[in-house]
Amino acid sequence: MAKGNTAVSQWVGEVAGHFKPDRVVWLNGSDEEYRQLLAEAVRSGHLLPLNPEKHPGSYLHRSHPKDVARTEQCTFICTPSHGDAGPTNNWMAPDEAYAMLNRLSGGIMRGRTMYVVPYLMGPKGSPFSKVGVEVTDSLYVAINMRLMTRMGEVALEHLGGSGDFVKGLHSLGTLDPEKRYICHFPQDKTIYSINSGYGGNALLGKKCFALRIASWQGRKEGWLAEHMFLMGVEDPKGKITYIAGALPSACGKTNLAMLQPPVKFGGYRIWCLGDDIAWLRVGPDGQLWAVNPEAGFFGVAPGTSVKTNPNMMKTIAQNSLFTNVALGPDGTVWWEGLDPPENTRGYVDWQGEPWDLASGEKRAHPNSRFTAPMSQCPILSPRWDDPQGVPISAILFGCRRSVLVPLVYESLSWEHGVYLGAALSSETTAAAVGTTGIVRRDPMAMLPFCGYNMADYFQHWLDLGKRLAKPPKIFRVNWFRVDANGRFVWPGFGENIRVIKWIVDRVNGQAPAVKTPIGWLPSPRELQADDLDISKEGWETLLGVDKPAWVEAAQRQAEFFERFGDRMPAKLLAEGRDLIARLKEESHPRGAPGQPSGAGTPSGAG
Ligand code: GTP
Ligand code: SPV
Ligand code: MN
Repeated sequence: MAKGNTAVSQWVGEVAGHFKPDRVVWLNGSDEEYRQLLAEAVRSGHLLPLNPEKHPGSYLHRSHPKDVARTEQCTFICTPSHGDAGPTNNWMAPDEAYAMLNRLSGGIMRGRTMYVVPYLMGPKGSPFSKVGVEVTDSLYVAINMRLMTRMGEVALEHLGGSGDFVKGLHSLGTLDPEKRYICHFPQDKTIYSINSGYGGNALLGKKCFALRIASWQGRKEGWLAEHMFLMGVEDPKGKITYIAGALPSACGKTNLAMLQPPVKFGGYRIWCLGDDIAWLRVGPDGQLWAVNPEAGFFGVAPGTSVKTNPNMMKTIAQNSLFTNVALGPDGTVWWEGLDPPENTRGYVDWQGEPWDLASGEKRAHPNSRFTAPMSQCPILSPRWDDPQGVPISAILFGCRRSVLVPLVYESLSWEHGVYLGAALSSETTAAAVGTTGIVRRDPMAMLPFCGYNMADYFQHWLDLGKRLAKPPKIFRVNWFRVDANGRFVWPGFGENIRVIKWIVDRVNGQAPAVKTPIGWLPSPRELQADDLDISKEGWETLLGVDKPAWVEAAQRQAEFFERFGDRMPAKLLAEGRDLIARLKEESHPRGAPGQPSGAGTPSGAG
């Protein structure tokens, strides 16, 4: 089959000559082939079958303990000029990177099978869609690619006789973290990843292609590749408003994309189209249109439960993979956030070690994950696979900030909205290796994923806005404000519908808002949240604007922009200055419905 495309077969031949696998197996994506891959993974110990009644068709995988999250320090953008990668990416010169990678990987697949995985990112027959081919010696990766992408024949059909595909070279190697590299060569449409088997490092269609390489392609071709969920919000009259939203890793995209409204908002329905990546284009009608290039979910397990995300619990009820979660004696999986078992005898933690609940230690890895096909989502939008995508009316930039940033506010314009995105900062999570809970700047939630200089990226956003007849409204959200005891003030999850409804009403021109120096805010009344147990102080925390703290945050933001030197768009620097001027305006009416929210370390300006 596949070998019909000479560009692909020639490249696969070259790679095999270098990696020297014992066998080369081309995957066609069929059900029968998938069954065989699973059986082989069980035989070789890569997957453990779970209880067939409680988790039909599902398996557990345990990673090497030093290979459980993305490793940003090992991730490189290899462009001829350092300036094209920019100050926020690790950079290596392409020649040097290829030489080093080739030296480390000669014969790396000896004794192993090399799987050739052709895959399509985006719906079949869509002008948005693009083809990748990943070679890998990991069965776990091959199986995940089957769940996460449109894999096999469909990709090669899309490619036809063309040589326009993204080349992905992946080997587990020895999993040595010291020799781990995830290198991107956008000008060659090539990704080279060795010594890791973890999701974002190894499923090359996801962050490596659909964000890092695609963002570069998008800039050249006039579109955007973003770290965004996609959802439709249906109101009681049946009107559906489509929203795309960027939040940093492990900050709530999946949960928002599958939101289950509480009874009080029973007239509203959420339709899920994607939970991690969106490709956005300006349509002939001047609207922004989006598709999700993926076909599966690779979601965070801890915190996922019937209470927080019932739709995901149904999605992963069968035919799913679980990575680095705990295991019960009856072959069921467990993670923090699920009800604790009555008796923990026979349970093992994510590394297979015995555990008892009383010790209080984490039993699933904090970045443990599940993989499931989108088709199993009970609220999947009928348009999730639409080759034309869906028209976007609102864009959210969300963050995880315990202080300063209100629950929700709307930008004053597209340009101010781009500033909101560029000024995003968030507390770090377990999705990447490193200390968690530290505030870091993460423009558009793309800091680890933008395949080129972020100053050029900001300019690309500004330019794209000029081509939009009716630009989507842009909002900031933050579900993560805490009180003096460190408890979340906002209930989050399903209750986020109150904020989403306000956003939809703003888009459709029906909701009041208060103008503040940072943007438009709702009052508690507009959020229809009287029935929530939130004190007066709680509301002040959620909707207050602490002007002095914001001034300081905006100044820090300007310092961040300075890192980009002359490449930084003047328009965004002006947005920052205007924000400070508005905050300092003596005569300005009090910012928000509540009092200033008080203490905290200002850092990211929004
Ligand atoms: P990636 O897959 O890493 O890109 O993450 P994501 O952005 O899809 O995040 P996800 O929805 O998986 O949520 C990450 C963590 O945040 C989980 O533990 C969730 O339970 C938690 N979370 C999500 N939404 C909310 C919310 O509204 N409030 C609170 N308090 N926690 C939330
Ligand atoms: C993230 O880290 O943003 C993820 C998981 O969605 S990964 O596939 O590792 O990128
Ligand atoms: Mn993500």
